[in-house]
Amino acid sequence: MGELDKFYKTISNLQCMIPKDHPRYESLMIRERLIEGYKMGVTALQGLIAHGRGEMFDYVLGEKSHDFALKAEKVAVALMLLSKRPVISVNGNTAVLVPKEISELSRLLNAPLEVNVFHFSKERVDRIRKYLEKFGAEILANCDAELKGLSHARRIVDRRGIYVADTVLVPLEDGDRCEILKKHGKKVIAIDLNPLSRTAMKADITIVDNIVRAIPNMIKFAKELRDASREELEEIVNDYNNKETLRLALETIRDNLTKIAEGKLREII
Ligand code: PTJ
Repeated sequence: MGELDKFYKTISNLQCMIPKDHPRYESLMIRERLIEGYKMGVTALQGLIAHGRGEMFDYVLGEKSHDFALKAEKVAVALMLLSKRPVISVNGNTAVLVPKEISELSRLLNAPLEVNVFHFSKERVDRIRKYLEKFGAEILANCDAELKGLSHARRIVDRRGIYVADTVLVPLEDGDRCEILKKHGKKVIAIDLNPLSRTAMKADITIVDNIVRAIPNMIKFAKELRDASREELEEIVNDYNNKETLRLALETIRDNLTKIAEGKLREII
């Protein structure tokens, strides 16, 4: 091995060692998890790019769960508890970012996890299923039904899951499936840090929050609400306006950018 090759090898080993006192430690560790997910064949390479877009929105949102996000998370839980057949859709990013948490939420809400990916191969779906099975939730991954009206691979669903679901939680969704799910008469709950995405605009409930915070928050609300009456749950859901959530998210970004421009960055992050 030449001197230069040795140097590169040392550098690439060092890159894996993120010191705990690094100011962006949490954020960098999340990236490492996605990279590990990619190496395991769970996360798509494109998932790393999608995460970068999410990070950018998280940054300008101040990397915290705002009141509008907490409200949407609570309403989402109430709606899932009211639903007859709620399902949680899981893709490659979700599987590695919150495997334990999404499995706990699935059990609390009695909503199975369904592996549903944009970058499809049956082998990949099976890998994600196997990976999630370790965390103890019911996983649907039969890929034995089709959502009419959609040409890409997210149309391939499980007959027992999204196909017959009345409410679907779709974290980190790509645009057009949300529309089709709605055309099929389903309620859609999106988790998307980008309030401008088509999914965010079309969903019934949009959680503008990082999935790594959103799911733990939803677990807390599920524990709080699981013994609530139908009337209480309906009141929570009926009081909700998704346009208002998106407006508040955009205003928060605007105000944060104004503060950043005025040199008050440390007040935000
Ligand atoms: O695993 P697959 O094959 O289903 O592929 C998954 C990706 C994410 C690659 C695919 O669905 C995709 O291309 O998605 P998009 O169209 O890039 O949309 C992903 C959305 O999720 C973007 O609007 C991001 O801002 C948002 N996002 C990314 N990371 C997070 C996030 N939202 C919440 N929490 C995050 N950590």
